[in-house]
Amino acid sequence: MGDARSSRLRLAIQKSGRLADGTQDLLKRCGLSMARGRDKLFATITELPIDVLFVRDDDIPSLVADGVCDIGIVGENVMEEVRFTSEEPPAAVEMKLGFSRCRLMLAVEKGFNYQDAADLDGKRIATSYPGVLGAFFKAQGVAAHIVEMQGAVEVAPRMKLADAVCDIVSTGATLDANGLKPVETVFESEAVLIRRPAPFNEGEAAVFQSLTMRIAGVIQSRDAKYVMMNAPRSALDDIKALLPGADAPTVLELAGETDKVAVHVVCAEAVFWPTLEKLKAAGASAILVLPIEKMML
Ligand code: PRT
Ligand code: ZN
Repeated sequence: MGDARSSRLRLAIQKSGRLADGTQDLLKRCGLSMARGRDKLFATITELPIDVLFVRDDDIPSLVADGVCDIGIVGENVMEEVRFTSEEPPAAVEMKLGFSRCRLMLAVEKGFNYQDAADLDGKRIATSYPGVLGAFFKAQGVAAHIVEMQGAVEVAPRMKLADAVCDIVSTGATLDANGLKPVETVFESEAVLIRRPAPFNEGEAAVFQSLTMRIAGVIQSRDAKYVMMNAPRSALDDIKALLPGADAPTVLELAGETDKVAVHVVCAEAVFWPTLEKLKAAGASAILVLPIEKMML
């Protein structure tokens, strides 16, 4: 049994960069607030016994693997690379968080007539992800030379340091500006919650569970919508089929109506305009789509 002190968890998150806003936004949506001054590297969460460390994203996997921090939020791409390259037991990926989505992609010069990975046989590929790329080539039976670079990977072909690159892409604008085109996805990534390899004590496990329950609630409700409409009873089956990820609808009497009922449904996925048009065509009227703030299944 841990006392109050030993049940505190240390969470490592990115100080600033492409994970920072999404991470802070997630914590906020979980109802967690923290007191932190401007360039402070440390904060305490008010609502749960969690201390937060603000670090460079590259340091997060090893801080958590070593148990210096108990949990962390980092790009899955970074964890995937660690899986192939680290000697000690790495931190474990607990859950996907749905933000900072990107792809690790092979890209070649625009003039290169790429058909498949075999075209890269014997070529030099610059990347910051030698572990992930090496495993990819091995699985494809391709013998390419991996040139490891820590940054500015996209300029390697222009500088004749490599024939192609394997780099993180989100919009593709960086590749395009450097005369490259993406041709193959090696790994799809998003932010993930990671935990230390050593097991939690009882108190730590309880804190961790409160955190992951809140996060799961936020993720589930992110796209979820509460949809209400009036419809003829006979249209109920059609309506159910039209709504994405809907559970059993609630059907309510409408005062003074015999055939028409009110239908309330929780949809697990986003509801778009074309769906509303189809609902209307199926006989629904007075359709309302409301956001869901929190959800616990
Ligand atoms: O300072 P620190 O070391 O903490 O941060 P960093 O600069 O090393 O990392 P950062 O903040 O750039 O990225 C952190 C994580 O965000 C990555 O590990 C990925 O999981 C994720 N992510 C999401 C991205 C991108 N999108 C992304 N676009 N990481 C990098 N990029 C790069 C991309 O390689 C390109 O050079 O951003 C540039 C713009 O991308 P395009 O395709 O939109 O042009
Ligand atoms: Zn970094």
